[in-house]
This record gives sequence, structure tokens and C-alpha cells, in this order.
Amino acid sequence: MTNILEHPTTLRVRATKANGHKPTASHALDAAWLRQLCLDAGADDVGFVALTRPELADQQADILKVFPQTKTLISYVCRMNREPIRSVTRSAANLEFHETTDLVNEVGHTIVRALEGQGARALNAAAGFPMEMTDFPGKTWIVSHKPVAVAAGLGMMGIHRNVIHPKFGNFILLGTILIDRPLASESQPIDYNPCLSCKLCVAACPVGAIGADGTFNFNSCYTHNYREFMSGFTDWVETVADSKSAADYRKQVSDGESASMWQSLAFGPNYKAAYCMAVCPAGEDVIAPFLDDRKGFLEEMVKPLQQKVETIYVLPNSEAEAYVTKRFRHQ
Ligand code: B12
Ligand code: SF4
Repeated sequence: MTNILEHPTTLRVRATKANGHKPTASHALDAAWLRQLCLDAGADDVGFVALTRPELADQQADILKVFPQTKTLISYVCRMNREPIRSVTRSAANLEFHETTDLVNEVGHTIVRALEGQGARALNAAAGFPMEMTDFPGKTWIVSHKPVAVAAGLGMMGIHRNVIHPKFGNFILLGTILIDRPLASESQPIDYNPCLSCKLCVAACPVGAIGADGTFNFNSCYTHNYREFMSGFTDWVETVADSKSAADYRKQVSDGESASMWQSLAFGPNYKAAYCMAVCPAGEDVIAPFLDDRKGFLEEMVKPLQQKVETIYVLPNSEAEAYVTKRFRHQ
């Protein structure tokens, strides 16, 4: 058997250590240096939060289960292009969601690679998907990015419960990286909420999931918007399994719905709405047209989504069913 102590790998690693190249796990990282590293990797904004911060208390145990070495969380955002998200066509909006989700994951991968090169241990949590489906239908994600981003000063949650960045508005997706190093200085939340309480998100949601008081009906949103994700997909499979014949299946599922399911399987799952994000005028880069002409903004950004004729998915006897029946009686 090879003497491991004399193996070329061991000798090289020991020689590197003796030259004092890599910082140790207790070595605090410099926040300015780390910020620049994240921006160079493609993040549009970034902040840092210690795991011990009270805002993360309810997430601490889950995070430590996944990466027990965690001392600090890097929170970062990547901007989405606004017009595709605002489009009434789902193909344009979904492409933008998928592109930016991939970008968030790539940026996370690049930052972790650079930190590993510096001798630090780091883990990037998925932006959205893939998720921990062994835990489904419970909590299938490692880190809730939104509260981390809020604690890291990257924005506040609006009435629609998405994080609104003070400059980029809600046209951002979020990422979080767990690292094994303390930081010399960390970020603090911003001191105002960029949400304007205009409630355009409330008006735009096709299933009434967003309450004017900031309540959010998870089931209403999930049943419609995530029709081609987890539970909606299972429901579709069961419809296929229970159908007595092709004709019977076609009575229950239109050709367009079947084709849409194929597209989600082939190219990545398609969201059905996200209109709450599309219409939000908050944020310094976004607000000008709303301030200039509110009525015009409503006509251009909100009405086309409200008037779109489309299939809407609701559970029987749910709040969403009552809302949709009342609102879309003309369609
Ligand atoms: C679960 C989840 C959802 C759920 C619940 C949404 C929610 N408000 O939590 C559903 C499927 C409905 C959803 C929809 C969307 N999501 Co989503 N989602 C997540 C996920 C995985 C966790 C969210 C979370 O932290 N929830 C817990 C707490 C912090 O959120 P909360 O709002 O305070 O509490 C809600 C949940 O507890 C939920 N809830 C209640 N009961 C149950 C039961 C179960 C089983 C689940 C899963 C949730 C749930 O309802 C509560 C009230 O809002 C994150 C990714 C991540 N790993 O963080 C993305 C994330 C929040 N989603 C995001 C996006 C973009 C969307 C959509 C726009 C997708 C789309 N293209 O249509 C919509 C927007 C809907 C909306 N207005 O919130 C972005 C938000 C970006 C931003 N600027 O804030 C995130 C951060 C992904 C990312 N990497 O950027 N999402
Ligand atoms: S659309 Fe208006 S109310 Fe809704 S989150 Fe954006 S600013 Fe707030």
C-alpha cells in the first residue's frame, strides 16, 4: 500500500500550507473584497448577514442541517429584463424567468468556485429549482431567500410578498450562499419599504391570491400559477391514468393544455401568471412612467393582463373559484 504521508498530493498540500497561502476557517473575510468578488461574478447587488442574526432565527436549524459550518450568508440579486416579464405572452415572460434563474445559479456557482480557491467552504442554495422533492409536500427548499435578502439590505417585501429592491424594483431574482467564514462587517436592512401600496398587484392577480391588506393565499397562487409544476403535474398524470379512452381524456384536457404540459416537460416548467410582478411600478429605475401618467400606466401595464382570455386553474369550492367566477363572468 502507498505510504499516504509520502504521496505526492500530501507533500504538495503540506508545502502549500507551510507557505501560509490559505486562510483558516476562523479568518474573517473582508466585506469590500467579497462584495467586489460577487459583483465580478455577475450579481447586480449583494449583502452579508451572520447566521446568528435574529431575522434568521427560524431558518437557522434548517441551514445548519444542510451545511453545519455556516457562519455567514451571502445574499445577492440578479436583475430581470422588465418588458418580457410584463408581456401578456407567457413564452416571453417564462423565458426571462428561466434565463435569470439559471443566471442566479451560475453566479452562485462562480462565487463558490472563487471562495473555494481561497480556501473557504461555501454552498450555493438553488435559486428555485431543483428542490428537495423527498420532502414534498413539506418545505422543499434549503434557504428562504426573501428574509435573507431583506436582512441583507437588498429590499423589502411588498404587498405581493416579493422583495422589491430600492433601485431595480421587484424585477429581480434572489440567491443565497452559505459560507464557513465570519465577516468583518455585515449589512443591515434598508430603512423604508419601496412598496407604494398602489395595489396594482392585487388588481392584476387572476385568482385573487393577494389581499389588499398584504395577506397571501398560497393555495390560490400555487394551484393556478404552478399548474405545470409539482401538484398540478400529478393531477394531470392522474387524469391520464383515470381516462377510459383518448376521447375521454380529450373531454377533460384541451389540446393546448396537453401541448403546454409537453412544453413544460421538454423546456422547463412554465408559470401561468406572475402578473403581480409584471405590474409593480416600485423602484427608482421603474417608477417614472407611473409617476408621469398613472392612468396610462394602468391602461398599458395592467389592463392587457386583466383582459387576457386564458384557462384559469382553481380548486373546487375555494376562495379562488369564487373570485374567478365573479370577476370573469363576462369571459
Ligand atoms: C415557496 C415559494 C413559492 C410559493 C409560495 C410563495 C410565497 N409567497 O412564499 C409559490 C408557489 C406560490 C410561489 C410563487 C411565486 N414565486 Co416563489 N418561491 C418560493 C420559495 C421556494 C420559498 C418562498 C419562501 O421563502 N416562503 C416562506 C416565507 C419566507 O415566505 P412568506 O411569503 O413570508 O410566506 C409564505 C409561504 O409560507 C407560503 N405558504 C403558506 N403555506 C404554504 C405551504 C407550502 C407547502 C408552501 C410551499 C408554502 C406555503 O405562503 C406564505 C404567505 O405568503 C422561493 C425560493 C427560495 N428558496 O427562497 C421562491 C421565490 C420566493 N419565488 C419567487 C418568484 C419570482 C415567484 C413567482 C413570481 C413565480 C412566477 N414566475 O410566477 C410567484 C410569485 C407569487 C407571490 N406573489 O409570492 C422569487 C421571488 C423574487 C423576489 N423578487 O422576491 C423567489 C425568491 C425565487 C428566487 N430565487 O428569486 N413561490
Ligand atoms: S404593485 Fe404596488 S402594492 Fe403591489 S407590491 Fe408593487 S408597489 Fe406594492
